[in-house]
Amino acid sequence: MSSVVSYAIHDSVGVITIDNAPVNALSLNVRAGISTALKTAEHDESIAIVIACAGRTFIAGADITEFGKPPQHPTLPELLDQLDGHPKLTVAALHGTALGGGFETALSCHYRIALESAKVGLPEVKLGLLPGAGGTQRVPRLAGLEASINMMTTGNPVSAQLASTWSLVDRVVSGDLLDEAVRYAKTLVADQASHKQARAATFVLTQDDRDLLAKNRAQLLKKTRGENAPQRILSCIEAAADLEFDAGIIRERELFMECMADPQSAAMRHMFFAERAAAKVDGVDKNTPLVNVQHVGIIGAGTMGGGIAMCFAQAGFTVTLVDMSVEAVQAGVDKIAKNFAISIKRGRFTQTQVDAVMANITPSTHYEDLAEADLVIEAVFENLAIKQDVFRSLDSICKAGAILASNTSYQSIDDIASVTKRPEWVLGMHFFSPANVMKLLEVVKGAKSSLSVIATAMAIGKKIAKVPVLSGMCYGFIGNRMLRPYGREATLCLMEGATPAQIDGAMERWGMAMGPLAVGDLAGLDIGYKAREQLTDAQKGSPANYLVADRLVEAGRLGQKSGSGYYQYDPETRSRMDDPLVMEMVEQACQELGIERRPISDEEIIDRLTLALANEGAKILEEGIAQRASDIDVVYCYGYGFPRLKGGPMHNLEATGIGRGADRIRSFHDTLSADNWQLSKLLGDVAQGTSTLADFRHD
Ligand code: 3H9
Repeated sequence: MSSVVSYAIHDSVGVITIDNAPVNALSLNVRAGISTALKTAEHDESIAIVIACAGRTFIAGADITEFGKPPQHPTLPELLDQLDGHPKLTVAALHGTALGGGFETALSCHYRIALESAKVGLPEVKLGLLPGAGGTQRVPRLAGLEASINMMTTGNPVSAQLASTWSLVDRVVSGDLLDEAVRYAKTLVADQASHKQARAATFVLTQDDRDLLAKNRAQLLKKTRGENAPQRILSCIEAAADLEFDAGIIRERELFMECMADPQSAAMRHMFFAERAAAKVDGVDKNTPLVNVQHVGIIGAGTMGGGIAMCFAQAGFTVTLVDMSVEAVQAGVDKIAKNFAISIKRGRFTQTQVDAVMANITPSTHYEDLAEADLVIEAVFENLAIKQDVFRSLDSICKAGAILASNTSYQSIDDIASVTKRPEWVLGMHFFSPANVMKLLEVVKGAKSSLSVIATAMAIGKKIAKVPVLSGMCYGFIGNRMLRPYGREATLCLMEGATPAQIDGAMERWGMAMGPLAVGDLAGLDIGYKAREQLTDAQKGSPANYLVADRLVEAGRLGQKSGSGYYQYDPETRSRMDDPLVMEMVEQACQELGIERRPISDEEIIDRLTLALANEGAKILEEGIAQRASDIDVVYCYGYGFPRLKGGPMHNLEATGIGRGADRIRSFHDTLSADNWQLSKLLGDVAQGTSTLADFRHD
């Protein structure tokens, strides 16, 4: 047959088994193997066919690594035509997650049986695609309009049980799936059940249905910030009602090919692999010993520490939350309880679930209670001396073999580790605010952090549902280091002629979740102010970079929390409003610094901000701070609101042309500032075609 597909007759039923680890993706050899098995089954003594999978899951989709390459036969649509028209009765046996092309394969069978733990879904939209192997035509015919919109535009899988209420699964079972599937196939044949083809079912749209579709179109356009795939999916659903099945399939193919050619999909597919690559650390393999972490200590019950405690408690870890006073730690616990109460209100958790999670958290005012903790994360005030004091205490109290982590955003992990006698057990675990919501976790390795400690922190990140990315040591690590030139350019655009609303508006229309000045207001302008206080004048650079920000803070305008910053905020709705006072401050500062204001285009703003990010990202790569360019993309999409549709700052640079980007940086160097716009050597090389960003690895 083929090395990944086998065929055998079990109790008079022909069983096709796919065994293509890890997720049984429909690679060419799988498609060819299934096709051959189907041909064999046409003429042998089998009375029916079951398609099943070995390993942890039914087929999880088309093989995404084959996308963008020339099609090879049989293509998935060709294979599913063969399956759909097979003369013998076919049953798909589902376990794990039957996704995308995998679920479309199941939908092309006459019947579907699923383990009760199985899930089915059409997640193509998350890759900027649509189900392109008949899914958009079969699901509406079987499940109707609302289920189709739900499944295909969210991409979220649903339980076998729910799928059965939508007529997408015929039987839900427990026990041995293969035995059940063979028995089911035999019963169907004995009962002379029809060869139920989804293509034969009818799907009609009433005027109300069409109105619902139109409403969804408008809502999705807004909610997804301009994603094309959901719009094309809705067009396919309409086609399922308006066209015969075969014509609907042709329409689906046209729109699928449009998605494949769309840069949005290239960016989203890049992100799929980038996230998975980020979890891999050079030098770590399955033999690297991991520390067994069950008890986690968190120092600092403020917003950050509390959010981190929530993540661990939710994942089932035992958490000890420590702060200086009973009042402080109680305030932290109360805040956590309040956050969970909101989740209950929104239906994300039940009271019983929250009670169980809260029971995992023990408040304390004594470091001694951390003596047996396996991992301690410090989340105290952002000041080196204070953090070093905490680590001295931890070093004397915590057991040997405990990992000591700092949630610092800027301080040197090496300076922190140096006050302990166990620097190899020290590293950074940098969470993003609000820590219970934001997915990014920067794991920061110090010069002496051991591989085992790093590997454990990365694995724990996954356990608490974060996306961990490894960063080497530099000021601000990957994310905040890049934020400096990005913020600098935003401020300089403001000084040179733009308004806050123009800068934020341009970046938001381009796709950022929030513009840079609005983010400053949200985070609190005092944070940057305090960080600057610890810098020398040389480190701070030109006063044009920070004079207005300093004056805003000195005038008590700390951002949203004080009701004003770069904007005025409506106390009720928190919506931002332009404030002429800010422009007066800007103009005053420009006069003092001799800056002549000029009209600045949105295009210039976007180029300056995105290229400042990418140029710094390239320097970070060159220095070996990030392992790979795609790690930087993961940091920005998960931690800084960079649009997934653009695939992160490094992918965006490659997609829009590195040559163009390098030329633009050179022109900024010549016309704006030679200091601020030093082209990274790596970008210069890549622009000349001597290497690629995606392949670059530091020695
Ligand atoms: C599609 O089907 C289009 C059709 O409609 C039309 C076609 C004409 N292909 O996520 P994990 C790899 S579009 C290739 O860490 P988990 C993944 O890169 C597809 N490789 O495991 C990783 O590799 P590595 C629609 C794939 O247990 C390894 O498998 N389907 C694919 O956390 C393990 O993955 C989807 O979008 C693939 N399709 O989660 C489903 N899938 O070890 C995408 C995974 O080298 N997949 N790999 O890093 C998933 O959502 C998750 O992988 C899954 C397992 C839930 C299945």
